[in-house]
Amino acid sequence: MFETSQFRKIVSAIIYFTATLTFLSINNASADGNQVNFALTDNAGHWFDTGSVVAGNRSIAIASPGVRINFSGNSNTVHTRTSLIYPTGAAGMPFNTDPKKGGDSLTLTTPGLYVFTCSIHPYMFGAVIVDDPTTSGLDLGSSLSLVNGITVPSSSDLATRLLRTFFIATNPANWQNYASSAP
Ligand SMILES: [Cu+2]
Repeated sequence: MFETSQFRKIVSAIIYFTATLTFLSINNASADGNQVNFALTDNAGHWFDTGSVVAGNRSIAIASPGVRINFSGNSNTVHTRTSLIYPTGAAGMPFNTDPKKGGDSLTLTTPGLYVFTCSIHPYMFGAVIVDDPTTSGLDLGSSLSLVNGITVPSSSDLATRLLRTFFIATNPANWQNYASSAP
C-alpha cells in the first residue's frame, strides 16, 4: 500500500501530467511528419522509447489522426507489441504481434488514448494520444476498451488507476537494479 503522502504525490503528478498534456494539445504540439517511432529497449522505464520527452515522459506521444506508429527492436530479447488500451471501436484494434525483435507498423486513425504493452513483459508501456486538432482539449476517447475485453468510461476510476500505473512504470527513477552491489 502507498502511504498517504506518496499517494498525494502520485495524484499531484497525474494532475500535473494531465494539465501539461492539455497545454501541449492546445498548442498543437504533435509528432513531426505524423509518425511516432518507439524503440523497444532493455532500459528500465524507457521500455517503449520515443527518444523525445513529452510531459516529462519518453513513452508518450501526441499525434493527429492518421499517424504512423513504428515499433523497432533495440533489445536483447523478443517482445510483442500488444494493444492494452484503445478507444472503443477504434479502427485496426485490437493489435498484436508475435514475439520478435523486428519492426512493425500500424496506422491510428480514431482519436483517443492507445496504450501498448508487451505480453511477455507486462510492465512495458508506450502510449499514443491521437488528438483531433479540430476539437478542443485532448481526445482520450469517451470510452476505452481493455485487452481483456471490458469497456470502461475514460473518466472511470479504473482508467485513472491504469494511467497512474503507466506513469509509475515509465519513470526510470522507480526501477532499481538488484543485481548491482549498490541497488
Ligand atoms: Cu517484452
